[in-house]
Amino acid sequence: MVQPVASKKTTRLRQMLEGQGLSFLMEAHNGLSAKIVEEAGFQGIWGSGLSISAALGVRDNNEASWTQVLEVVEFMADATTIPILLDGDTGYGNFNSARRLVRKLEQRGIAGVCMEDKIFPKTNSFLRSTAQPLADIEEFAGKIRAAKEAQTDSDFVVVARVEALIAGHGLEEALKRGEAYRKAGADAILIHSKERHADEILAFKKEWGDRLPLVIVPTKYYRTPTDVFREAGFKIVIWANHAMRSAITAMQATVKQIFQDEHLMNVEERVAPLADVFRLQGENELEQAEKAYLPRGGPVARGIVLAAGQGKELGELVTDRPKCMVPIAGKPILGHIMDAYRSAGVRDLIVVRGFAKKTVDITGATYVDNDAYATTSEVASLACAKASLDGPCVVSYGDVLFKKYVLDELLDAEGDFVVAVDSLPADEASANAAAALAKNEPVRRSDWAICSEPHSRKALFNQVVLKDMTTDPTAAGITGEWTGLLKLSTQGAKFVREILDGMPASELETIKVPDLLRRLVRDGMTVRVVYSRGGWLDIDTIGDVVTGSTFK
Ligand code: SPV
Ligand code: MG
Repeated sequence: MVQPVASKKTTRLRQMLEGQGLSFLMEAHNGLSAKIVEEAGFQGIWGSGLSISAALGVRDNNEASWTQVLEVVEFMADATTIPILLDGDTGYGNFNSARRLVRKLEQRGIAGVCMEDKIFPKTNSFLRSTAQPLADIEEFAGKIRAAKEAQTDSDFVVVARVEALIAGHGLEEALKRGEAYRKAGADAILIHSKERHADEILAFKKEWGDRLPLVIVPTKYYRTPTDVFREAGFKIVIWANHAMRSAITAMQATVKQIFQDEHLMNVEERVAPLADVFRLQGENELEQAEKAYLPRGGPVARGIVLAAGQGKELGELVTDRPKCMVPIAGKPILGHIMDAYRSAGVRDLIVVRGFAKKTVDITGATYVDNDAYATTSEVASLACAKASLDGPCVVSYGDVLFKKYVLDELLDAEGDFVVAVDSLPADEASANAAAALAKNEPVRRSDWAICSEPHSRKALFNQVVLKDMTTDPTAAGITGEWTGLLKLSTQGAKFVREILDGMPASELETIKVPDLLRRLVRDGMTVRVVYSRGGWLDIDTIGDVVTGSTFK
């Protein structure tokens, strides 16, 4: 009968010891290697003292403190779902240290601990082995008893490791110790050997019988076929240090190659792709979690600021810098725009610059250049930022100040294309503009929006959509002025990118964003409108620069 997979890590480790057949624990020494071990299919991990200390750059002599080991093994447990048996050396002291260790390991989700009958501080068993003193049997048995009595989860596993063979005390002493530790309550015995063949541990198994499950570490007798262990009835084989050793080999080769070459071309193909690194880190889970937990259903939009133009209308203010760098209240217009974006949570900002581009260098934005700014228009600038149209984004101008609430409204609105329209000037300003026009006076250029509903209570409940755009203030049906803010969803951005890709150069170079909006409407796209009242300022004249300093 196939045993059901237990949910607790402790129970699963116990099942490996007590169930049928031979199981394997593979060494890991940090969260990453633990994850790799699990991905390979292993059902359990050996938290090797040798490997953890080596990875920390110290010796296997308890140079890393036990709480430092605890930290490492906690990362390993967090990174994986399979049980970990920690190599707890000697228990890091006497019975008292050992029982405290057990409690801490339980708290951190470690399934079991293995303790060896040596003296703290220990030395690795393969070094100066016969010179290493063994613990007094009674003392070590008391330590095992204390550890067992400290556990609160009855499935937590305590393995007693017998070092008598390694230390050269012979089979009889090993059996005597194993029996004492069994009586003290150990769940299994790890019988260790440094011989190059398996005779010693096979002899132990023969004498020991099935008194308790036996665990082995065939690092030195690696030539023995695994079936020999299986047939002899061992329960767990530990592959004790091969993740760490393979990492050393790989790192040495790569690092040496890079040192010699002073470039990366010879190593790129033989190192793990970054995609593997991200997968092992569980990046995918975070992406999903962001969708579930972050506001506005996912990562916030990025901002694309079209700021390539000189803004000649500002005269001397823009002889050697573009309009977006003209200071208002001591800060460039672009700085105000970036602040507004940031306060609404939009941190990824792309600024398209053109005229006097070297002067456009505020930190905190990524810059792309429209070097043909003098002969092209807004949509050509947007096309320069085309690579950034690969997710939700807000497109705006480098000479339009806006308040956080206008942006918040826009970001909260659903839809592939959403524009912010100011309803305030609809009557007054368009009437003024019309009157000025009638008297042949100059009129500031505005982009008037003709929407499905005027700004009213009804508009709060019905979705308002854009029907047309016009620069003619006398046109029928104007319901507001477009603020220059356009939000695109991921789909919307993709659609715009496709339009830009398919647009003949002559058109791309001349059209403005409102023309693009008209094209979207004409193509049957729903361009949603969110109304605001004020909250933005288009800097078109020196007067606006002055007004801007009081724009709060
Ligand atoms: C370890 O992996 O740290 C062990 C096994 O204790 S051994 O190195 O073989 O002693
Ligand atoms: Mg060890």
